[in-house]
Amino acid sequence: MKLVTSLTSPYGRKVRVVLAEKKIPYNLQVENPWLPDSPVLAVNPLGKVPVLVLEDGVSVFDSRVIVEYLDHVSPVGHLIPAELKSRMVVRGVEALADGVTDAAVALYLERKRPPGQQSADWLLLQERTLFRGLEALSEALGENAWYLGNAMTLADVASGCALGYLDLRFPDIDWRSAHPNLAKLAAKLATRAAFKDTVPVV
Ligand code: GSF
Repeated sequence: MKLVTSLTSPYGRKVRVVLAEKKIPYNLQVENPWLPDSPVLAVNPLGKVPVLVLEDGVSVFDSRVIVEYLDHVSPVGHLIPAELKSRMVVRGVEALADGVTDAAVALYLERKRPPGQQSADWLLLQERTLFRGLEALSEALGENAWYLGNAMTLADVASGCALGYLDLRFPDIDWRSAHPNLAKLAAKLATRAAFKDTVPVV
């Protein structure tokens, strides 16, 4: 199978971490989804990355559908629990982390527009969402080592990728001081090969 992604996409990183943790071999096709004639359009009508292209040519997107697929195809190191309540906890934290990422991406893109065209209201809305989301990610973790039980799950992976994206695009946001528990989690994740090997490259 082939993963089409950019090397800065936090959603793409989530998928790459899952592939590495589950030791699933794949080919990487690096693409820029923002180019007008991006090859991404050939595999995803939405033109977004990541996209997983299976051996039979079927395209799987978005990142949440891809990780669901990957966790099913390989029994190695399950990251999504089978039991419903636990599953909802993990997928809920993933949704929260992806929401933080969505707000951060929206902020980043808006700030890249010419100053006269930027909307102060839109920037404020995204900023508020981002900080509320971070607060909730921190509360959900509390003083636990992982979001669920005593092993890493997709919740930790998604949270780690959201935090990594903040470091990439918003080094001025001092989320470590505001949320030492998230800082501890991020430091622990950063020691894993799957995270080390997928640090965003600009
Ligand atoms: C988000 C993908 C996305 O926005 C997912 O896979 O979880 N919900 C989706 N990808 C961005 C790149 S990035 O900011 O990671 C993308 O491909 N944008 C291109 C576009 O045209 O919006």
